[in-house]
Amino acid sequence: MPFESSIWIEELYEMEHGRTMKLKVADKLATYDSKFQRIEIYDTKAFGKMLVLDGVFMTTEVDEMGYHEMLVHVPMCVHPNPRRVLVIGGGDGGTLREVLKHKEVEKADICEIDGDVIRLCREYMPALSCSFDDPRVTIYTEDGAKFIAERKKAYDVILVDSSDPIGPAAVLFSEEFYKNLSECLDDDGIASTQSESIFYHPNVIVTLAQYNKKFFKVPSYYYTMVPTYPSGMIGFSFCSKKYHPINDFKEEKAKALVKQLRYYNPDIHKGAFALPQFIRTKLEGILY
Ligand code: SPD
Repeated sequence: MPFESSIWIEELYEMEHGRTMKLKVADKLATYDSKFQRIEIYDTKAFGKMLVLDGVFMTTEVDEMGYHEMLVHVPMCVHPNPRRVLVIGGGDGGTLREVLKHKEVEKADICEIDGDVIRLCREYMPALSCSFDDPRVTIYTEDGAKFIAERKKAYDVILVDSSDPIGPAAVLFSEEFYKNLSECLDDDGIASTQSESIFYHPNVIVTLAQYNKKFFKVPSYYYTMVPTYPSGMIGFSFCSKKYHPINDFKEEKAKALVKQLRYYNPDIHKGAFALPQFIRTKLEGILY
């Protein structure tokens, strides 16, 4: 019997749970120690190319749509006129690619602290990084927390496409960051922020919901499926100063986008806010 040798990559990071995740590797395409973190890009057997930062699986070609489409289109299909959009983090480009599918976008700024993530993703992951040269895009390689603290009422929608609350992204999970997020948005602005898994990180979610409620009039939480993330899913804080995620949902706008998408549709939008009872109970009095 021929013997197939196997190389596996195992996620190093355990945030609140004893668990791990392994993927079989066909090739290692890049490794680079930037000023901020170790950046790796693999060709996996089952999920296509994958970006890994400091040992944590960030995104894969096969399931990235479950994350990027939901981070972007949910707030963009609630805000009536999202002309000025900011992405914080998101150096792989997947979030930016989705933002630019909205024709009303005039300005799409991206603030990614680590320019080497952008550089390597442009080289090895063009399916995600295909939109950096769009004329509406300005790239800032700066600290996202400082960036928003210095700008007031500057954006209609802000998308926080962060890694987990360790290393360079930890500051994006602080109370001060949520205060500055609110002030950086115009009076009817909406932010969606990467807010972890209801199964593995309920304490993080409760803390973020408290910040959301403190600084936004319409706080909510929704989730999506991503098989290569811990527990196969991940959620987002929906931080809105005026618009309700379901009552103000522009269903026609969402329907018109569907032919360009692989995950998001109007039914997914509405269903994503229906939370299982165990997490509703934890969020009782904050979001419900
Ligand atoms: N546990 C990993 C969470 C990563 C979320 N951000 C991914 C960035 C993809 N653009």
